[in-house]
Order: sequence, then structure tokens, then C-alpha cells
Amino acid sequence: GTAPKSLPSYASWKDADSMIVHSANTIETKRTAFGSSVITPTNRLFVRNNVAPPTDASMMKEPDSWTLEVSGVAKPRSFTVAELKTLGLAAVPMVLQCSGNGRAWFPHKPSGTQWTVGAAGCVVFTGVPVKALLEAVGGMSEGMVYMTSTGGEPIPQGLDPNTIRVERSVPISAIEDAILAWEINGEALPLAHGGPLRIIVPGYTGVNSIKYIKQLAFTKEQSPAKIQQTSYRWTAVGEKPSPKDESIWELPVKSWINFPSDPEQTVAAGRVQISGIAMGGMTAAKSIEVSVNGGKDWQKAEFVGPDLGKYAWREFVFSADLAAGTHELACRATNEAGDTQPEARRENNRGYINNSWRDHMVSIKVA
Ligand code: MSS
Repeated sequence: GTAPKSLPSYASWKDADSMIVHSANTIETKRTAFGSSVITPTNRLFVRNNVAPPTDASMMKEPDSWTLEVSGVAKPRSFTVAELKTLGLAAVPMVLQCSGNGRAWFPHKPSGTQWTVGAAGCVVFTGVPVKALLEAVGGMSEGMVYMTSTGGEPIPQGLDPNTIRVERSVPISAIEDAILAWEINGEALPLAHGGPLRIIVPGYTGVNSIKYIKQLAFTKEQSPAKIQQTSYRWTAVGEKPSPKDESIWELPVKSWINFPSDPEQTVAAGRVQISGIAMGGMTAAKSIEVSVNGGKDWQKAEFVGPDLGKYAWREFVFSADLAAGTHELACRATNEAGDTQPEARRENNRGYINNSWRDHMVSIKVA
């Protein structure tokens, strides 16, 4: 095989043994490295950048002086992070999951990083609620339907900014739980995860949570940036992407087994604790089932550990007696809205939002 790539300098503090470095902009958590304590340690959390992150080291020297420009409101103005810290405080435990997590299983081999399960993590972001910010600026201007966030990457001269700018619009309903975050898992938000300041849109796919945010605008139209107009859409396989295709926004119900999941490992016959995570998407995970025969029969598994609210994932466990041989282990979650994780993925050109339980199944050797 090829030697593992090494961590890029901006993410050199990651736990190398827990990560798969696909490229300098795409770093995945190993399936065996999630642990079973609900929260994903920051040094094991995946990283995904659409364009190289800013390299200006001074940005992180005085994170409190980073500025955010707010528009599409009664009183447009800019805020430093220090000023934002005076407006309110909220902590949001939530799943951060890349739109492309699970892409590796799409049979048409979509272009993009071949993530399996590790472009996701459950973390706590802390910051100011967007609603508190809105109060401070006299509310939104009339007729606004999107919240549009712009990343702070420098745009090289001579290029059409719309082809590079990382700018995403989400429906205005997302302001309900959105925050502007400066902290993750109790530590200052590092550049790799969007420091000094990042918008967090709980329940939405990762791309909608813009890092090193420079502008927050309430708008009538979706961003004209390519990343909004034609990327991250439910485009049919083989079709040209169109702004008419549905946008990739909300996450669906999903689960997967983390232990045992290593195909290289042989599990001892007898009693085995099968464990993993389950998430509900826009509502809480309500129940979880496990199958030890490739999805023929299902049995209820138990949630374990703390319930951190509807946007977080839950740990689950299922005790099984496994005889020597090969076993196909699967799991299937149901959320509070009544949606059950489907057997089949929803096909789409770029391989987004794979929540197929069959694709996430693991084949285990027991001896
Ligand atoms: N932001 C910015 N500014 N830039 C970029 O590139 N990316 C996205 C988000 N945000 C970006 C941003 C994506 S795409 C994702 S996932 C996320 O981010 C990730 O995160 P982390 O922290 O993990 O790195 Mo897919 O849907």
C-alpha cells in the first residue's frame, strides 16, 4: 500500500493515529477511533476545507479582534468577537457531518473525497445565538428569506470570486438554533475548525457551517457563489448540476457501528458488545435496532451515556452471542419525526448524504 500522508501544519496537533489524511484539506476520523463517550475529542475530529484555509497566523493571535460584518438588518454594522461575547451565550452539542460522508459507497464513484463514516463528529460549540445578535441590530430587514454566511479565505486577484468564495445560504428558519461560535469542546476554536469565529447551523450538513466567518447577511436570494448555486445539490446521477436542484441542507436520520468494525481484527467467539452511534438529523434519535445477520432480523439495542439533545448523537450497545464464522452487522435508527434509516441510499451525482444502513454494514470475522 501507499504510505499514509502526514498531517498539514495547520492541523499538526491532530492525533495522527486516529486520522486518515486524504489530502491537506480532507482529514477523516478512523472508524475505530471515535471512542464511546459521545463527544468526539477535538484532536480526532475530521477536517474538510473546500479551499485552502487562511495562512495568516496573526488571525489567531488576537481572536477577540476578528470582525464580523452584519447586513440585511435594521442597523447594519460590524462586531468584533469581543463585542459578540457581550451579547449572549449558548452551548450546542451537535453532530458536525460533511455532506459527502459515506460517499465511498456510491456505486457510480462520484468525484470528491471517498469518505466512509469519519467525516463526522459530535462536539459542543459555544458562542452567541444568532437571535441575540439580531436583537442587537434591530432585527432583520423586511422580506429576507435566507441567512448567508461568507468565509474569510482570501480571494486571489484576477479570479471570479464567485468560483472560489465559500459562501452558503440557509433558510431563515435556521436562525432558531444557529450560533456564532468561538469555542469547541471547552477550548478556543482552532483555525482548522473555523476560528476565530464560525457560524454553526445545527442539523444541517457541514458545508452550511461556514468557518472564519467574515460576513453574515440576511438576504432575499441565495448566494451567487458556485458552492451555493451548483455544488451541494441533489443532482441526478450523470446530470449537469442546476440551481433548480434541491439544495443540500438538512441531515437525515443515520447510525453506524464502530465496534467491532475493523475487518483486519478477529473477534473472540462468545459474548460481544456491539456499539456505535445514532443520530436523528433535525429531531432526536428515538430508537436503534441491530441485526447480526445482514439485515434479515432486527432487535432493539440500548442507548447508553448522556442524552445531549436533539442535534447530538447517542451511543448505543447491543449484546450478542456470536459463534465462529463471518457475521454481517448492521444497525438502523429511527428519529422522533418517525423516519427510519432506509436500506438504500438516495442516489445523486456527487454522492451526498448517504444514510443507507446496508452501505454502513460491517463484516466481522469471529473465531
Ligand atoms: N467554511 C469555510 N470558510 N471554508 C470551507 O472550505 N468547508 C465546509 C465547512 N465550512 C468550509 C467551511 C465543509 S464542506 C465542511 S464539511 C465543514 O466546514 C467541515 O468543518 P471542519 O471543522 O470539520 O473542518 Mo462538507 O459538507
